[in-house]
Amino acid sequence: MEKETEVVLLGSWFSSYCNRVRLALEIKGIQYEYTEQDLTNKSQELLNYNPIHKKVPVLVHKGKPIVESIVILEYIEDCWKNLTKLWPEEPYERAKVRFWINYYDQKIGPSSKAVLMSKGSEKDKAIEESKEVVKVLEEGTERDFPKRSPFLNGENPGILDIVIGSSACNAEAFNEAIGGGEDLNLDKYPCLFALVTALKNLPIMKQYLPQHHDLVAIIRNKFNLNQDA
Ligand SMILES: N[C@@H](CCC(=O)N[C@@H](CS)C(=O)NCC(=O)O)C(=O)O
Repeated sequence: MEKETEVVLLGSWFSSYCNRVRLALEIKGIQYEYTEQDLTNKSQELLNYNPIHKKVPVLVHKGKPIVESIVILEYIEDCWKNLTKLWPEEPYERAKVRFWINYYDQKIGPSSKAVLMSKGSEKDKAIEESKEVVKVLEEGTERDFPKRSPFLNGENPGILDIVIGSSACNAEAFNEAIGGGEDLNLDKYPCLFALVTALKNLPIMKQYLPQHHDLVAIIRNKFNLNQDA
């Protein structure tokens, strides 16, 4: 075990980017100190450690900062190779995992943001587009990781499950915040639904998963949504 102060995570409770890192540290059993950041009034520490993007998460290992969640997740795997493996070692498997992580960050994130930022018919269009990118994720991961259940990695979560799940676990809060009815309900996507259900049942996830009502409130507040939006 590392000494407590050797690993510090600067994060924000509602950030799925931070929760991916937190989950990876927890699953590997790496001790770390967590410092919650106020993103409306950024600390000098955050600005010093991440002067380019000024965002969380930041992992500080022995005083050295590592930024960008996926870079951090690879760093954690490289540094603590002997602890629970989260990334596949076989190059083709690893390439497929990287592809879907990339797809998640490039397509799902922006399409969800488009739903949050639009209104009226634009919002309906954004919801349809969002459903389409989630469908591609569902079908593509099922094809690339066949018969792996409940996680895409099998019985235990791997890095792709962590990346998808940290954010997809918030789907119900997202739906409620946008007043989206059942349009974006995850139960329409059996593979994703199984992954999210299994992840939510992990004791560590229960500890860190943001509370539903808190999440709904912060999403509405951040994107100026009201119930009829
Ligand atoms: N690509 C980054 C995204 C991180 C990110 O967007 N963090 C948000 C919190 S969810 C943040 O720090 N926002 C502060 C800001 O934009 O000023 C990653 O993967 O780490």
